[in-house]
Amino acid sequence: QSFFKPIHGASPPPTTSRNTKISVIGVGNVGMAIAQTILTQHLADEIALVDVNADKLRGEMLDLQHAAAFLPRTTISSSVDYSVTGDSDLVIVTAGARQIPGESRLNLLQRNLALFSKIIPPLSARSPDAILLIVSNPVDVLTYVAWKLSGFPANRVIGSGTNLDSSRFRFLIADHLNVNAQDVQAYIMGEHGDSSVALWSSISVGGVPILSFLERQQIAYEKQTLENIHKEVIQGAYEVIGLKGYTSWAIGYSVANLARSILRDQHRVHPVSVLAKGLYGIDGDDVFLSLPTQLGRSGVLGVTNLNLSDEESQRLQKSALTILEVQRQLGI
Ligand code: 6V0
Repeated sequence: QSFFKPIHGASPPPTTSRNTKISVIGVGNVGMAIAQTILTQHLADEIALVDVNADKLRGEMLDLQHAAAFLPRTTISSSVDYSVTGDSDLVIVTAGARQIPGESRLNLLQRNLALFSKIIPPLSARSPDAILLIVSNPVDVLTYVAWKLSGFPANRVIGSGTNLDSSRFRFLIADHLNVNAQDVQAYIMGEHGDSSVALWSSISVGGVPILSFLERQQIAYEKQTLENIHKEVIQGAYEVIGLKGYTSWAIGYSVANLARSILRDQHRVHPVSVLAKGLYGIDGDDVFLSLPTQLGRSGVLGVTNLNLSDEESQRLQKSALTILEVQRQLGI
């Protein structure tokens, strides 16, 4: 570069500078919300975008690049060819087929399975040390599929799982109690979907366990009220999709939050979809579902050992069976 003149006696720049690189596969509503949150939070030095729709892909890349004057310096590239993703530290997959009116969920899944068998092998071959973060739905089954197709160790294949559901849960509890959602510790575990499990027994606000607090204060609460909050969490996605056609902002922040914990080695606990075999009484076949997981630079560092009530434990095992049933129907 000739724009700047080197100072006298300066050493040449290092040849081995290591940039942080994130690839986002699928530049639809979700992929772009994730990419732009990652950009504004400066979580990567390089972002690579891939999609099958070449025009949309180039348009999105240019639109982001044109914001360079307002953003931390990040190199943004894009291609329909997976070579652009080479040597990524983190690969986020949001590509997915959309449901055709009248199409069954199983048929959609079969199409997404075919799509993943085209996407995952070139990705894992080009970034053999990367962490795979799956967002496409149904996220638990597709994370299992990505694990199988990549051949990666299980600590490096993670599904965004109920991280988003848990943030919806924390928002609703915070709203209910008029507190800050960041002070609410609350987890939704299990399937990212209808069989998810709300862990009421371990909710705390500012360190105060909420159920025993309510009991001590003799504040009457109906089990139904709690169930309704959980129902609202499950309905949340359907409601947003019904109103605006898709969800994007919350999943964008939620996935960027996971990217930060992983790439900055934060050792934070997130409810994400991981290989659950042998944990929380989930035995038998391999299944991915959300458990409170500690995340760091090598991906999954471990899973916390929460005390579940009997009912929560049973619901979690039922959630595992729901996912396994789908996997069996697919014959995978
Ligand atoms: P969208 O806007 O239809 O985007 C999907 C993108 O994938 C499109 O740009 C397609 O062109 C692209 N695509 C299709 N096939 C390929 C391929 N073979 N290679 C590369 N790109 C391809 O969908 P949207 O962005 O709204 O959603 C994406 C996925 O995220 C869906 O499966 C959603 O269900 C899922 N979500 C998951 C959430 C979670 O919490 N896990 C939350 C929200 C959405």
